[in-house]
Amino acid sequence: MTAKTALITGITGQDGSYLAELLLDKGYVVHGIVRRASTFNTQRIEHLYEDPHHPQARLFLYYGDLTDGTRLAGLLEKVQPDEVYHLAAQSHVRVSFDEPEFTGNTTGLGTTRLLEAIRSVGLSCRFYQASSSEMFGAAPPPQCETTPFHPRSPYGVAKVYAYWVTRNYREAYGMYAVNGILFNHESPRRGPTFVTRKVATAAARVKAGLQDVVYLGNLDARRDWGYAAEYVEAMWLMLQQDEPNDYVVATGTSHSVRDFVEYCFAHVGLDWRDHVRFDARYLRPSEVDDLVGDASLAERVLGWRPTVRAPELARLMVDAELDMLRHSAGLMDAATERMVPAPTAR
Ligand code: NAP
Ligand code: G4F
Repeated sequence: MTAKTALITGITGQDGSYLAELLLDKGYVVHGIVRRASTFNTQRIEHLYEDPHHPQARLFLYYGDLTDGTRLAGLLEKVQPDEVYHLAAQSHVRVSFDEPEFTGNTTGLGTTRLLEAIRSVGLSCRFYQASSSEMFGAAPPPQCETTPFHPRSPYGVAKVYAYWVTRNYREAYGMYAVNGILFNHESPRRGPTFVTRKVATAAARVKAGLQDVVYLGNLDARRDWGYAAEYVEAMWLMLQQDEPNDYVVATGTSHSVRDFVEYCFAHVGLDWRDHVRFDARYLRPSEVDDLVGDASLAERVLGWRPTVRAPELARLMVDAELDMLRHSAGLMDAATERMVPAPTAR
């Protein structure tokens, strides 16, 4: 049997890196779209990289951008994927208030560009849209597939647009196109400005004596935090069903930002109150207060169940930060030992 081919947008992001690992493990040939930057942005997939000249290579990377529909169509034509996982987006909620137009163009319209590129090339591939619990916004918890959307940020609004255009291509053109409505999911590969990673990093650095305080915004917001490495499995399962459908993916438990801060600092034996300060710049003009997902449909149909909850997630993220600090300290020591003593001044 020939291996399946997948195309991942956003392969350099948190989820893209875990999904690429999962698909390579399953024997897929994986093609990823990387946006051009003046510095390397492929750190999260460096361990997966293979020389594309190698006859057994199964991971291939291409430059491309969500704002360039012609390029997306050209890549689809070349790659001829069986499955497209559309993960790329301007994914930061606070930033979306500063850059609402850019967020609409990438996070919203980017999905239309990709769907239209698939249609114009005439592919019959399956399509996954990275939808978000941020679409529920002000809707009271628990939220499930039938909960009405009430987004509270330009990011949430853009994701609602992308959700509906995905459903529209399913209804209008019979495409196998699905929305995975994922609640917050985190990992040591989380972007450093999202709250869980920011706090895990701070707890480890305070413990190591490298900083004393961290500035945060709203500690009262509640989130349903799961582990990203488990959530990418649900994405894959959604594209393996007989019929396309949309699914909520969540743990069903909620914790406040304050709780998460406490879990992280307690893990290194510190009282968070001694190290957390408030800074209004991290507040949002309109906030999402409480997200708790009901993922019973995913459990029933896909057989998907999460195992990691927020307290364990906090511990594993802080441990990863401590490991990174030890690793860099080890490298520094090794470099110092190798240094040739400077010649004595005459
Ligand atoms: P992430 O770490 O921010 O990754 C986003 C990816 O999109 C990165 O690879 C980024 O490239 C790429 N990208 C951004 N703008 C682009 C553009 N104009 N053209 C091409 N690529 C672009 O996000 P994530 O946490 O992995 O999330 C993956 C997807 O799921 C996103 O769509 C996000 O909105 C959605 N989602 C995330 C969560 C969550 O809790 N993590 C929950 C629900 C939905 P660079 O690496 O160069 O920045
Ligand atoms: O970590 P956050 O920035 O994640 P947020 O806004 O929930 O968005 C994430 O999850 C969504 C799914 O619901 C994704 F669609 C989206 O792409 C992204 O991955 O903030 C979480 C909470 C917020 O209530 C925020 O106000 O933490 C609060 N917070 C408090 N202090 C902070 C900070 N958030 C950040 N980023 N930085 C702070 O200093």
